[in-house]
Amino acid sequence: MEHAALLTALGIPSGLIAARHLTPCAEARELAVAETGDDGKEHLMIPIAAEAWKRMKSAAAGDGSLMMHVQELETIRRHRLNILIVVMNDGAYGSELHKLRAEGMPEDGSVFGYCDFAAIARGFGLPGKTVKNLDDLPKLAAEFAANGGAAVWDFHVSARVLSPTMRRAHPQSAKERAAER
Ligand SMILES: Cc1ncc(C[n+]2csc(CCOP(=O)(O)OP(=O)(O)O)c2C)c(N)n1
Ligand SMILES: [Mg+2]
Repeated sequence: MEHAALLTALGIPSGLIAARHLTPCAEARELAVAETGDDGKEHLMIPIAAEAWKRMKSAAAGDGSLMMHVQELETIRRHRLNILIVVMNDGAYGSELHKLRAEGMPEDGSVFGYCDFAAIARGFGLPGKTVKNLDDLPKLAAEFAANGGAAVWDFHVSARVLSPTMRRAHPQSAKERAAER
């Protein structure tokens, strides 16, 4: 079916596609499992995207996890490994913070603030970048793909947003539970 006719048939206003910055593409002919959720639900993508999703997940790190293994930046540089480290930096041990917050307990032990991972990487002799504008990503990715080597890219994210797994584990905060009593 033609694109505009398909949108009409599905009841999707054509302006919505542009407003959400979506690019129309051909319907997939083949799908692969990219990830199986905690609920057993399989998330399907076209095979190349499923592979990229799995690779992307294995290379992403939390800021706390990187700090626990930060000395490996030296190993990565010395062995000239080809690794891009993408830090999802919420300035905290988020896994602990969200549990403490949900139980209404003091959070300060789990929050350490936003470390300057770009400077830390440079201290180990690797290129480091604090990515502040997502529009820079295509250029950065193209440069990295062309040059290879290793780099640390630091993305600041909010510690107020929970991952789906954490949301499922703590559907209601202690404060909300108390308010209901
Ligand atoms: C060596 C070690 N110490 C402690 C833990 C417990 N632990 C599990 S997740 C986590 C927090 C990780 O924080 P971060 O990497 O910043 O990820 P976030 O949850 O904030 O996305 C900690 C401390 C662990 N897994 N390994
Ligand atoms: Mg964190």
